[in-house]
Amino acid sequence: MYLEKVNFPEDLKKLSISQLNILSDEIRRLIIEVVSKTGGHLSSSLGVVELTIAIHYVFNTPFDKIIWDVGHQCYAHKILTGRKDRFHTLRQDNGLSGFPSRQESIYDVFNTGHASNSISIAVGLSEAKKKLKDDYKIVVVIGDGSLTGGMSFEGLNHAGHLKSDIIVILNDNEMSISKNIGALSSYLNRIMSGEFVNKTREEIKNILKNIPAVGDRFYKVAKHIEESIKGFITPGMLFEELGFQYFGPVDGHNLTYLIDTLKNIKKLKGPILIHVVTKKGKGYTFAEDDPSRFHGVSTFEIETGNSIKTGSTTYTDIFGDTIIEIAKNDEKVVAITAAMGLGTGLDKFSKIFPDRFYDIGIAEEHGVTFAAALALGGLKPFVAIYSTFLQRAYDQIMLDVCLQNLPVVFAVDRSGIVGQDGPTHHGAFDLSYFRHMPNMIIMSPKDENELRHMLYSAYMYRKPVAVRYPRGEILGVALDRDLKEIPIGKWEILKNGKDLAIIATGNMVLPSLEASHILEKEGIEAMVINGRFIKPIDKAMLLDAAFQTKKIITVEENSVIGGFGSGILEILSEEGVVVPVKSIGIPDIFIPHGSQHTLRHSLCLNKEGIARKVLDWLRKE
Ligand SMILES: Cc1ncc(C[n+]2csc(CCOP(=O)(O)OP(=O)(O)O)c2C)c(N)n1
Repeated sequence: MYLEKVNFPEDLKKLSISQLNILSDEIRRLIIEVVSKTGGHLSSSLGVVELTIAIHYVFNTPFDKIIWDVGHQCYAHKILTGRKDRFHTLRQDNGLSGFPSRQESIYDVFNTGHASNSISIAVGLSEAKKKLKDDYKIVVVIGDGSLTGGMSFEGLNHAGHLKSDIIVILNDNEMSISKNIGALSSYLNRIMSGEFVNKTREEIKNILKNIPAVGDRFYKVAKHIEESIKGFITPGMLFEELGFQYFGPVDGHNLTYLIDTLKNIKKLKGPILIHVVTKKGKGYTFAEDDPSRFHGVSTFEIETGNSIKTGSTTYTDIFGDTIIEIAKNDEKVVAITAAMGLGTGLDKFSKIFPDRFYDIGIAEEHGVTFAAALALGGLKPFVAIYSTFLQRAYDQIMLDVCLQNLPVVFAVDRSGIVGQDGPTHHGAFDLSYFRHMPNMIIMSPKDENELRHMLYSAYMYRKPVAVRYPRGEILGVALDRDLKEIPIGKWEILKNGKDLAIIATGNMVLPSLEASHILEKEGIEAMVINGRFIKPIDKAMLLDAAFQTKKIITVEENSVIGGFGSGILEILSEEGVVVPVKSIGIPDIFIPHGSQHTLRHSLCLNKEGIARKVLDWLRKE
């Protein structure tokens, strides 16, 4: 057992290559064992065990800086940097974060979680290092999926210009969460099939040689053909053109090669790209065979690979089924995902309508503008992107969709508290970033039946529309047979009451209704309103409620700043209606990781919490 003796990177340096190989197996076993109990990003982390060992073996961390793109592959890094004994707390309440965290360790250089920013981080650090005459090395590990994000190219472009002293390790496993897509991915494939490429080059040269030369013009054409095929057949050409020295492809599971390559490269200066080839899920057969399923897993049984939690129906499933229902009757309906076909529930759609499904890679900004133009050309796009990742495309939603008033439907999954993935993944801000966009209609359903009608309504409105819904299980209410259009901006009274009005939106409607029953026991009669439109607000119903009850409570699973409650305050103030208003929602902090249950409990976003907050407020009032 070498892992027993290894706590920090310097412990690695005492081991031989064969001992490091045994250590890799031990680390893999620990990762599998822990993730089987905690859930987490298994296949990405298993794929980079040797690479992580090699980096920590060759570089002098934490003096030298490693930046993990997305950061979901950092489990071996955590184990090797003083966190082995706490590794079993991964993603648990108050336990280790599933992503790099500066608050957690000095070995974690940057809190990552959203893809494709690692090269920009490295370029900035290298500039600071130069200006301040520091002497550390900067190493980036970025997957081929994350390289498809536009920011990666912005970083590469700038690094080439500044001649930044950075080492970018491209971890190429041919996978994003699902199979990686796009022209770049095909390019990397061509590099990897080097033998085929060399043979092709030779064959083309022979053909060119054997064609009789008929003057200067032909020579120029032949030369042009040779030049244009060069881009395909010189490994790393693309990166070299951007100013990087390219090395590779290197076998990412061979510690001898990895360590030798990194040792040699460490002596060089300037922008360097090492192309490392790994297998996603390496070392655990079930993950190797189905890396997508094991990309982000919940608890599972190690011997069989079976999930322990039986799959219950989620809001994501309801979205996936409803868009198919709508698309069956209208061939203009198309769907867009940014590398999240499985996660957004569009996988079924992609099989039924392969020609109407677009996986645009980790490229949310492109995806939104692409959708705007699809709508401009007469199609009816649904863009399914998680709330947190859609933050990337704020400007595109504002100018390319809303300014042009184009009918794009945003299916905003994972809004609110998402749980174990923590602050980079909570969907805490979408209501705030959508609300001030002119032309935008925003809805959030109280249950799955309403979600179906909202998706249909959004499709019918022919306007920019966002439908936000939470991560997790549905409530289990009956589903209406036919989809119906909800009148724009119409709220719904769920319960009458004279003492105060609780206006809740989305997944906070049911807990608010339940909270009203708790309040009843205290002799308080609360009116409960389903504030299903966040924009436009049902002004008539709001003013009526304010007039009748003289006290308003708003409840939402979004930042209270700029959210649903803020919208209500704006209307009341504009109308000159002065009643006390209390907004319950996500406070002005980054919410840590933890189970949805614990986090909601601590934020008072459950029935008991809402009732308690109301009572406290009434007492003060
Ligand atoms: C901006 C953004 N969009 C989407 C995601 C969701 N996501 C997490 S990992 C991942 C795939 C990453 O693929 P790659 O970089 O190749 O790493 P691998 O898991 O294959 O090692 C995606 C799409 C994200 N983290 N950030």
